[in-house]
Amino acid sequence: MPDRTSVDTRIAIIGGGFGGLGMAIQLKKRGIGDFVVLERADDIGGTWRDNSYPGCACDVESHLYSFSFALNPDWTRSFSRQPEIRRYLRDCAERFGVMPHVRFGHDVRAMRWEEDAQRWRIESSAGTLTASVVVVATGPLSDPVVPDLPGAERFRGVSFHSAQWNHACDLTGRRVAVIGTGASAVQFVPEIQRRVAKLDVYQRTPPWILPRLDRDFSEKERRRFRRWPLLQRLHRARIYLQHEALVVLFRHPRMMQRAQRVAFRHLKKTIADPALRAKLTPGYTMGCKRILLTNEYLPALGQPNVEVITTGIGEIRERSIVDRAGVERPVDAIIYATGFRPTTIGLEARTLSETWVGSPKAYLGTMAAGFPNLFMLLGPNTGLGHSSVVYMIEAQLAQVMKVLRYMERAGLSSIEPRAEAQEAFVAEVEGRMRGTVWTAGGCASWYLDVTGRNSTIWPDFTWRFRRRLSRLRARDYLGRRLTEAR
Ligand code: N01
Repeated sequence: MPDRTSVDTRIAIIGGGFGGLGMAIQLKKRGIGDFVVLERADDIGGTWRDNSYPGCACDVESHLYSFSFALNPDWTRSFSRQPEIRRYLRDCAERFGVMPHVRFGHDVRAMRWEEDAQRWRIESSAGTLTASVVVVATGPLSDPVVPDLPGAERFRGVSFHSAQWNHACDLTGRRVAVIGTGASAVQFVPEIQRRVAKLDVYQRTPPWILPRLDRDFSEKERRRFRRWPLLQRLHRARIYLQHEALVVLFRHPRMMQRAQRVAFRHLKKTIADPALRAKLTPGYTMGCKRILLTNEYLPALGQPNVEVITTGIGEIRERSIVDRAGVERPVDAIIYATGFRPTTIGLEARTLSETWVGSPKAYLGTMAAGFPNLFMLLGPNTGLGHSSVVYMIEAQLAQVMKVLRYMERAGLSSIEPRAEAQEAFVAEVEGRMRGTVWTAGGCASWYLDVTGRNSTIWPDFTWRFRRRLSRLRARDYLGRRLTEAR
């Protein structure tokens, strides 16, 4: 008979960002205290701890990009900056009593499901532990990617990734190259442009850019939100509905032309030079890649100390970059704004990545057939191009809590989705994806996996996802009792 008393903890949550902390708070609220949060770093905050580049901010309004069960009336502006979001997460963790459960310096390297004992064995940098249930909340974008560019190892200047900003390096008066023009670059380029002597921006694909309607909240407004929480709820609901309305455009690419016209006007207004404007004009449908919101990026590119290079990188030398047209430009520092590699944790015997063969699939984006008692927050097809992923996380938390309660009620030692239920869900998502801008937008993006499938985005209204996950369909799950598990 397996000895389940040897389980170190009932639930192990991996990652202390929005997902992991949200999970921990839900457990605390339901009176479950037998859990740990394994965090590889020495602080909580996830992406909002790691990304500290100048100008780092959320591109979704904070009143929506926050927990519905922990509204913050004190956001100082509509699109808060990283330090404020990081503080918010810490406040939440402290307020709900999560901090004593966090184990810092635990970098999870591998996990193995022990069928006999019906538990996970987790190998981390700080030792081994066992848990009945694992919640993977490592975030889809936590491992920075630096491309393998010819000669990069010979470079003698300073180089770093935007998610590992080197704050000790003073860029004032230096010649700086930025590689990549995605969501991170558009935020820090305007911040450093004013300080550096020369800024070379290496652009592979021009992003679609819309103006950001950002503003400060006055003390009076914040006081009102504090005094009448309903006002804040209404404000949040308004933002939510505005974002949801955009789904129609993503689902009908021809309708995107209206938004594209707004972007063209913004480009025309901010960039006077027609040659530069041509370089910055995207050749694919808006929304196919993440739409970027910024008022400062385009004006910064028009400054005399900035050059936008679209000829590609040929090689990196000791003190310079040579583009594919053979032009050599001296640089003192290279900043890689080249994005992230989707993370998968090694599961011994059969890894999730082996099962997925480059194309992740999961039931409700939350559990994978063949992997018992394993939940994933922001798993396959839960990403968004139009709204707040915190909303998606909360929908997933509701399903996880329902599954945990169901296990308890039915006396199950393990549970996993049935393969056919998973296939049906994946087929449903693919059906919803067909004809949307995410598949018919004519661009390459990190939304697409190696097989060309969009395994990243939820291609519909978010309330549909939430409604789907608010109910538990017991018939979709395969549960086992301890006695059956040998
Ligand atoms: O990364 P990205 P990011 N040579 O993948 C280019 C989230 N986020 O760190 O488009 C040359 O967007 C690449 O070019 P291309 C958000 O979900 C959220 O900026 O592939 N260039 C692209 O321009 C976002 O999507 C917030 O042709 C190369 C850039 O590098 C995600 O994080 C804020 C290259 C990568 O752009 C990642 O954003 C910031 C190469 N070999 C970020 N390889 C919020 O506010 C890549 N590129 C919520």
